[in-house]
Amino acid sequence: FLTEPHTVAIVGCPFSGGQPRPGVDKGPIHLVNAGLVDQLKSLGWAVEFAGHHLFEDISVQGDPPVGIVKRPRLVSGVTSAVSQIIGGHAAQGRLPLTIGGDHSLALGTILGTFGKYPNACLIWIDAHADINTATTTDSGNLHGMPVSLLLGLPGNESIEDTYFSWLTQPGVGITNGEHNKPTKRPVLTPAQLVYIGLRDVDAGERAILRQNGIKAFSMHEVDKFGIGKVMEMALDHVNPNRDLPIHLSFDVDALDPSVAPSTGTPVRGGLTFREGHYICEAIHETGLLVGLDIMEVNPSLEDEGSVQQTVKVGCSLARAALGETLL
Ligand code: EXY
Ligand code: MN
Ligand code: MN
Ligand code: MN
Repeated sequence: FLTEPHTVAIVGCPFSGGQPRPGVDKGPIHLVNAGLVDQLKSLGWAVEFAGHHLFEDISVQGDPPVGIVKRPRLVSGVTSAVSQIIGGHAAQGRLPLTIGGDHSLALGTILGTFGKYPNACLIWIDAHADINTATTTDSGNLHGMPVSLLLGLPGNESIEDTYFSWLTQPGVGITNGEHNKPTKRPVLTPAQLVYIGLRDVDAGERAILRQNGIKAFSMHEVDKFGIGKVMEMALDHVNPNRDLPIHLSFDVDALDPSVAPSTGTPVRGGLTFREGHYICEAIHETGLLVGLDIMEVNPSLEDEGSVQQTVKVGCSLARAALGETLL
């Protein structure tokens, strides 16, 4: 799907507004300073990186919560700008690599890729399902909610029409008996989505996954089947003929905290270093990757050694997804 020569556009998003812990906005700066641009060039990619997006023009005068949902205006403003940036790269046949920043950024990255590739699939690697709605969320943090907004699930009425009405795909449908009237539809359907790595899913989120028949491979399935089989089953579900574009959204907290300690919501019992990299390698092998996110690296958390370790892992996941091999 990409134009020749294969070009990756690194989109640095120093943004932390989807959650409360300062520092995750420094993630992209650390990843680039660790040499990400040159590393991807050595893999044979043309690399475009024009500095981080500071979103300075998005000024929100007071951003009181809606119910308990925090900073909806800021998150909406930044992520809709991100969707335009990602959409632009996708339209030019480049591979957008978004480095975060918190996972609410996926609101923008996924609309960006799915605007160009509406039949793509989304592979979401995370300890968490990030599928709370404004109704089910206990924290009010939008980084725990992007998937429900992308799916257009019920429960987001309080924020959807007011702040996230841009989060739709054009569609043609039947409205009030009028045929072929232009309509809007959600960015994603449940069948286009698969999770790997889950182990901290809220009760309300479990109900949502069940009710919508969303496929998820938790750490239990990774233990039971091994990561090779899990990847095969995940791709069989969302991409049975291996011909659809793939967006990979990788939250580094999917990895075990011993592998990626510097992240805001670590959960024990996660993916090993190799399991995380295997996922990226298997996606690269498909030749179908059109969008990649590396999210939730927070260099303000834990000691200097842990920060360096986490940043290095973030870079090596990106390299694995872009074709770095072991032999
Ligand atoms: N489920 C919890 C919440 O909604 O607040 C925790 C979410 C953490 C989200 C991190 C980004 O993956
Ligand atoms: Mn090609
Ligand atoms: Mn996440
Ligand atoms: Mn997470």
